[in-house]
Amino acid sequence: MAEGMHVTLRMPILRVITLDCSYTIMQNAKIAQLLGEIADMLTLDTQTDRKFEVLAYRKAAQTIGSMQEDIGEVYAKGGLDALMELPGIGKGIAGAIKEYLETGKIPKYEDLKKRYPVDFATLTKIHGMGPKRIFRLYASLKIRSIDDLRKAVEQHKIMGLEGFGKRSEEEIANGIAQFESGQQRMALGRALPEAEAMVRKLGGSGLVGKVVIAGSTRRMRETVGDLDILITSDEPEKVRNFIARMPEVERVLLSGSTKTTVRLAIGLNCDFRVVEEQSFGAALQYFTGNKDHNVKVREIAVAKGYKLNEYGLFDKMDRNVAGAQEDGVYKALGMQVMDPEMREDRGEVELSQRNRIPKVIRLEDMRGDLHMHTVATDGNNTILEMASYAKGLGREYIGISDHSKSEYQAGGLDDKEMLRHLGEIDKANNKTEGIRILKSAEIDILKDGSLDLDSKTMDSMDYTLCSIHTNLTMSRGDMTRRVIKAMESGHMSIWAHPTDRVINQRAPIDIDLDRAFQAAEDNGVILEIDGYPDRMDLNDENILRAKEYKKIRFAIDTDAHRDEHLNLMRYGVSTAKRGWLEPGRVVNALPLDKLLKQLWK
Ligand code: DGT
Ligand code: CA
Ligand code: CA
Ligand code: ZN
Repeated sequence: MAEGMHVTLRMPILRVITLDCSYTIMQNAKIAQLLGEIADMLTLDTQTDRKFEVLAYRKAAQTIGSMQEDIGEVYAKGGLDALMELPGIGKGIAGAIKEYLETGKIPKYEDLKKRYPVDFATLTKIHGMGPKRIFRLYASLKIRSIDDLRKAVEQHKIMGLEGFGKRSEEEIANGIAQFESGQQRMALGRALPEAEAMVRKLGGSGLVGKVVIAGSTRRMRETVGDLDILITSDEPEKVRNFIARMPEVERVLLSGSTKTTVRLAIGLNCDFRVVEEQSFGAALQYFTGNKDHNVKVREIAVAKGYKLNEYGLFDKMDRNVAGAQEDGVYKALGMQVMDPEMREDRGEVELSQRNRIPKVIRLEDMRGDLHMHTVATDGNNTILEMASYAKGLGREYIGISDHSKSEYQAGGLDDKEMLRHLGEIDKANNKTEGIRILKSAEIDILKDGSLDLDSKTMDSMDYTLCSIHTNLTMSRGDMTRRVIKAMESGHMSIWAHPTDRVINQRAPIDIDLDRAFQAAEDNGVILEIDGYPDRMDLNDENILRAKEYKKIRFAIDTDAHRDEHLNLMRYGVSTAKRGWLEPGRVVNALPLDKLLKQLWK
């Protein structure tokens, strides 16, 4: 991209980013979707080579989909010219956007849709379904929608088609299931704050004794099917009325003497259960789960001659021997208590009977945070503001990691700008006491595996974070080679948000993780657990996999874009707990002098 363009673009985009705005710019999302669909449909044209046009539409879709400013406002302020100044948007596509903004329709889209009357928007979200496959299924089986597709799978019509086989059919069946479960479950990052807000209100109502979150939310699972909240109260009737009147509650679905189920306005159900004080611990154990964990704990109780349910742990005389405290239930069964995050029946029940639960990382262990952005790129606070907030949280050090130049939408810095910015970090360090500010950057791993800044620039940093932000749909082989090449460059300290998935929005990149983890171990590359709630990447399962490579180390970061985001560390730590990660494997649980020795290999 031309240098001048790069500079003018960056200015208006700064400072408007907030954690939630990616969800709220609905118009951008809609236009991005339409442009993406146009690209999909253009690939089906066998008469003419549309490669260039397809690419242009895809890129435009990506630009608008990840833009942080409302496209309608851009147009209102600067007209067609302003649209054409956006990266990758030429006259034709700018015209299409203008049409949409003024009429709600894009003529090119409508024309193509007549030729291909298929629900691309939904079908392309299903793993295993690309535009070509969708078209072939339409041409041969008249499949237009996810419902048609499900029927065809159930009737095994797909495996018989040329170019498809049993494996393709299974892949599609799994894709449908995955898509549908992804639709129903809500990201923890949205569900947990909602639950906490309701817990605070109930706590302040004067009507309850205890009020706590249970279920998958307490286990900090990355997505949540419904919320579960436990309450003790002498006035259950008043509690029910209070719940029904909370602004979060859209309607009451079920109201019984112990359980009230409501639909929340954010589109999630919540089960409230009012229990007796003497049952509270047993209920908390029971409703925290998960189910498989509970089944095993109950078997242990039965083997010891007890009965365990949500009301208590009862001996042969039917006396409740441990109902009030959750810990008491485990202890009475001769089990070691483990954090809720570990209760997924991944071996913890067996280990707890032998007192062998590993000591996993805790929030208090975290001494620093190695991934955050400032006003220099797409963050909202200055270096000093970030440092001062982090110090308030008790952090001993932070690393400033603004974007490199390829992230032009985030205002990424080129080598010259980056060096100047690193100088600013030095200055900030001189003005600060009680916290050390490390020099870093989040550097794009480009398509060919090279890094987005000069070696000399990177050499003047304390460490680098390297990550993938573009060309996310490469083949598995190419993607694996791309990442390994970057790891072998000698300039990659940390692999940031490795799989690049966004919960409920974007699938992980297709990469051979075992080969990548092996390369990380061989090259001393640290794996990040990005705690930003819609990323949580690596996730629990990948952490479990990666830690089998015994020399691999991890960093748990917030990826903060404003000072308050530095509080998001708990999402990363809980994810690490779910991956059974011990503090000795986490570099930013180390004191500064030890950390510095670990960052460059
Ligand atoms: P979710 O809502 O799908 O994200 O996952 P959970 O784990 O919150 O599941 P939920 O809301 O159905 O139930 C809350 C807890 O209640 C669950 O973690 C364990 C417990 N539970 C539910 N069903 C059963 C069951 O059939 N047997 C036993 N032992 N426990 C159960
Ligand atoms: Ca639940
Ligand atoms: Ca539930
Ligand atoms: Zn970042």
